[in-house]
Amino acid sequence: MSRKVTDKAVDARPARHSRIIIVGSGFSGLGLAIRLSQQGRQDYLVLERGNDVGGTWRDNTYPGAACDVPSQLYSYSFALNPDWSRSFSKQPEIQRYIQSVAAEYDVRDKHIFDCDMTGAQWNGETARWEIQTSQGEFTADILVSAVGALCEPNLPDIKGINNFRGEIFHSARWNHDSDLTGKRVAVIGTGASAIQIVPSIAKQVAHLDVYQRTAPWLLPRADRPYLLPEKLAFKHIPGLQALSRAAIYAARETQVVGLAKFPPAMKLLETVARAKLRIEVKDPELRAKVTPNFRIGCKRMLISNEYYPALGRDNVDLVTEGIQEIRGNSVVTKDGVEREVDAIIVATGFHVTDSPAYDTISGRDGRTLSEVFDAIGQQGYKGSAINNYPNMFFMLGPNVGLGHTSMVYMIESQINYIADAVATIDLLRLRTIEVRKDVQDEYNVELQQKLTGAVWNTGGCASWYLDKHGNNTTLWPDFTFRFRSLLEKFDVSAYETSTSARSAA
Ligand code: N01
Repeated sequence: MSRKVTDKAVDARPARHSRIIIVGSGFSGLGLAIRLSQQGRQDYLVLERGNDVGGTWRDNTYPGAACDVPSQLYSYSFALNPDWSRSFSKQPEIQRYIQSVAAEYDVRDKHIFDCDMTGAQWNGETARWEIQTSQGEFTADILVSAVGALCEPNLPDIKGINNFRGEIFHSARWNHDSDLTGKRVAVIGTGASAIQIVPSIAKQVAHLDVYQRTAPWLLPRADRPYLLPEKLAFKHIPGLQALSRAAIYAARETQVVGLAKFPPAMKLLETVARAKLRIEVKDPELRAKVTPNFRIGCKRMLISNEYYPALGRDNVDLVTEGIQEIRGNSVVTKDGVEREVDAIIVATGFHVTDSPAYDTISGRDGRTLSEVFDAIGQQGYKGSAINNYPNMFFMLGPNVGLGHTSMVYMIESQINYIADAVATIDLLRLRTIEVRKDVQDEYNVELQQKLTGAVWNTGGCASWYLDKHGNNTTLWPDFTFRFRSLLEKFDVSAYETSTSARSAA
């Protein structure tokens, strides 16, 4: 699916100019907008294709949607929330939190909602980004892509899927008009989304087939409601919530040792996961089917206390045979068995390393991000800049992802960097900046060296962490505090800069 728009006659209105344009208003775009406002800037706009802030937390409304990072850590450091109702928040509460932060910091007026960016090209003569959207054209001196990595649903290429006559929808586009009560339902996929959906609908449906391609590792979910005295303590005892957050952060950070530095240490967590399997899955046949065949951590570790019990229900079948085709009212597996269904839920994840959004952005030499990434894989500098894309910053760009702790921590690191970059550009009166190719190359060589021994690369699994070149271009391979210190200050010396119209072209 390409969304590139080259026909500039689409909208006759004159382009609207803003010094800075941020595309996307999830945790990252919204957080940057707030920081720019705090710096006293009004010269920015946020273009958001949805009708509200929230990004992935606005879009993922499937039953059971919840965060697998503790609430205390999964929030902005500048907007702690003493009112979280439980230790692991559910989607509606996180979405309300994001909405409340946008309102509190008064940045909603800087947003243009229902504004889908369909194309962006760098113009070297004007040293501006020319941006096409569903609401007309814009230009910007500085463009920030904050569209997120988990925004474009990945629909599986299964024979006959378009011929299915019942309800079919992706986990991130849940159809709330569809009533699954008493229906025969198939869930395709057993990732982070599916393991939350399955127990949430298992009791309601007549029958549920769960199509598993790879068994995931599951760990216990230490979720519980907060008691009133705890909430009062968070609210009234200065520093208590920050302390709790720091303790959770430190505990989670210890996982980096096993994940990135010394994978045999992951055996400790594997022991916990195996014990959980023994306790929660009594049927030996089912247990064999759900026992993973790779080292824990290689794929994202999932947490749930309800998934295995749901698989054990009489009205739930785990199907491990591969899907051959989908027919008008059934799913047929490779062993020839045909299972009739009324609805299919596609929980097959997102386009991460091959996002369609990459088709829409053309850099200095006219090549789209897709073309550049197709040739060399997703490569950037500090996850925040990419050679060939002048005056452009990326939030949650290459190798910023995590599996063990809060992405908001990484996002705030990038906010520091980009806000400092913008201030530096103003201070030095720079017309253009572009990360140097040699600096970017050196950065990526070092990253890939660090990843060589990491569990994601050596753990014996296939995952979307790796791109088609076999490189891990999604995850940060070190302690997150190292990322924070690396991005503390904008390092202008890593960039080609120009101050005059001639040198910018
Ligand atoms: O997607 P996934 P997700 N035929 O890619 C299977 C975040 N998240 O939406 O493992 C059959 O993890 C695929 O099988 P396999 C989190 O970062 C966070 O669940 O590739 N099956 C897998 O089982 C997460 O990592 C929270 O063999 C096919 C599943 O579909 C990310 O979102 C909650 C298939 C996809 O799993 C994505 O999670 C939820 C095919 N053609 C999500 N293609 C939090 O709590 C794929 N699969 C923060």
